[in-house]
Amino acid sequence: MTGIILHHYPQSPVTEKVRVAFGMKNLSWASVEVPRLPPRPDLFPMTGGYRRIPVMQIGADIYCDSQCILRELERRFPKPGLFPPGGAGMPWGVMRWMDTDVFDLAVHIVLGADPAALPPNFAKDRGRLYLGPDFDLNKVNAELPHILSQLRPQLGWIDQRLATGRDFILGEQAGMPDIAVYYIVWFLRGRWQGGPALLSEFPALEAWEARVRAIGHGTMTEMSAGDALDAAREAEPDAPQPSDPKDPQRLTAGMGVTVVPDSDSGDPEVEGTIVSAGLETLTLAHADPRVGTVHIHFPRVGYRVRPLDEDATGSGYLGS
Ligand SMILES: N[C@@H](CCC(=O)N[C@@H](CS)C(=O)NCC(=O)O)C(=O)O
Repeated sequence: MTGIILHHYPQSPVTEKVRVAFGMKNLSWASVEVPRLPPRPDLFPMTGGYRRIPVMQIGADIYCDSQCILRELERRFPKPGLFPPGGAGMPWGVMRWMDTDVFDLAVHIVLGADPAALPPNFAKDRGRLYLGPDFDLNKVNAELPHILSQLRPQLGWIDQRLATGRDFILGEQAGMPDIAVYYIVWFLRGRWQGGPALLSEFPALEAWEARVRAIGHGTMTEMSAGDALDAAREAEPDAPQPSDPKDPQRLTAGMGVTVVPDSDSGDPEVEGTIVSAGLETLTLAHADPRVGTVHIHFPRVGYRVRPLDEDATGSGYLGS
């Protein structure tokens, strides 16, 4: 019994990263399906209002963002590892490349290919989230030839890597870079009419895609949102990881802060009290009547943390 609960919806491409990681590690997990559009009244008591999907819950510990989720899966379930021998570190860089430039291009294509076909509420929500406050899907549509000129060579780099005869990106064993790239391919193939034709330009990539798909998603059972809330309320959060004494923002336990994705996406800020501020992960305590106190974990990379008391921070590195 792993105690893993995943809050997600089937069409979510970023969640596909986590589902494939469950497959690689052969894990059992409980699936709570959330509405595709907010509000998510059964999830927000646990996440403090963080709205993105996926969210992983283990008891009263809530892991926001696929980066944070994958790191925690590797920590709790280290075998088989997502970093085959000699493969440490750099795969996070591949993930970052995919999650920023490449995902951005893929989202422009999926949203911009046929704006009139998107349900208006969905277009309004995701347009603001991914394309900014002044988004115009018809302009994105007109830009598609340029956008494809940016995406094709980058897919080509992966194809060239795989054409060297390896089964997976690092070699014979699947790992983190495969997860990082696969969800983009899954998204393009499943959500854009032109996806299959584009991908057919890259035979080594397509052969690899079939190998990753065959890994599967581990063993899933369904769970209700109410049972997940009960599981949070009945559990105590895990002992926190140590804080980083060299934290550049001088974040320390007990400080009140807000956290938000570091982009112009209109995401709501999450407020809480720092439990630990590590190099890679920030953990906040958050209380809600439906769940009691939970610990919410965020990655540091890609997120902006603001102390509620602006005078409480500074940078030791900058000598202030
Ligand atoms: N950096 C986040 C990005 C998550 C993200 O943007 N997920 C999409 C779904 S694939 C999302 O939350 N879309 C808006 C929504 O579902 O409310 C992560 O890696 O988890």
